[in-house]
Amino acid sequence: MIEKLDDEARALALAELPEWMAVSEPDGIVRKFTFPDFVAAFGFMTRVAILAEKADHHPEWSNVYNRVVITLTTHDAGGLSQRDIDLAHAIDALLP
Ligand code: H2B
Repeated sequence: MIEKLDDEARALALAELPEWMAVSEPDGIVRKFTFPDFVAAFGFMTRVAILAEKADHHPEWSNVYNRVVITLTTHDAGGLSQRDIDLAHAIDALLP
């Protein structure tokens, strides 16, 4: 069973993810992305979807034209877990 990160682990992990912001509802992390157009945004979402499916860990997200907002939280843990941190790093690695 995956567990929520404790305060120390959370602080250390967030320090390595400067583009992500901690949020409380749900307890997780959020990053906003902007792309040149819808095709670029949707292409990014497709690549994130492949990562998420491989990891069996799925984002809460929205897309409006060229903007994508991703929230990572672990439903099975009721909050932020190492799975969210790992997926955030994998998502960041997709960007140029
Ligand atoms: N994604 C997220 N974000 N949190 C989860 O707890 C979760 C998931 N659980 N994707 C997975 C799927 C679980 O429901 C399946 C059965 O492994």
